[in-house]
Amino acid sequence: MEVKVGPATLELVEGDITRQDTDAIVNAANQYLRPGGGVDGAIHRAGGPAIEAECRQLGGCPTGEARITTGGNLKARYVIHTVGPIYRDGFHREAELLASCYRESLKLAAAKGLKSVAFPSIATGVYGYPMADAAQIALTTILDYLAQNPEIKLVRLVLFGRLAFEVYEQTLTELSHRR
Ligand code: AR6
Repeated sequence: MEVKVGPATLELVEGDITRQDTDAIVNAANQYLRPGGGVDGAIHRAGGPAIEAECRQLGGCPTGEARITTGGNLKARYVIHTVGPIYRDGFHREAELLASCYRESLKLAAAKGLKSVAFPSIATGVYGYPMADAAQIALTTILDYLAQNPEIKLVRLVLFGRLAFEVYEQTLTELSHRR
């Protein structure tokens, strides 16, 4: 599924983030920027040790912020590492911090002159963010960003498994009807 936002495209696909050929892929990292499980483990395995070595130089990343490294052996030239909130009950700034992850990642990509970025569904694995709520935040934040900033031409959300894809697809359908 895809929607146009001015000159830009927002695309939803079911797949594996490590295989994307966008200028950058986004990693669902931890505050220490140390290789973990989930998307993070898959990116470090596929990208090789250069990414971890660069991460070590960065000295961590606070929740809601983003940092950038090269892409090592990946097709993508860069990896943007962002740290989602660990979901507790929804009353600990989780929504604000999750929105910030998407916004800060896009800002960093634009500052580097990148034109295409692929995201996984940040925080919805180990960090426990409910998928439907996360989809709403991810999609509204990306749509708002693209509407206000013309530099990035393609944002692709890469959903892992049919269920995640369907939740995002339904949310984007509802949001498109409202716009
Ligand atoms: N491609 C796309 N999406 C994926 C892939 C993949 N290859 N693998 C898993 N997902 P998670 P988080 C989905 O746990 O919740 C790490 O240990 C997955 O189904 O990767 O932000 C870090 O070091 C889920 O919907 O990230 C942190 O400590 C989504 O990606 C912590 O996990 C995010 O799941 C971060 O947790």
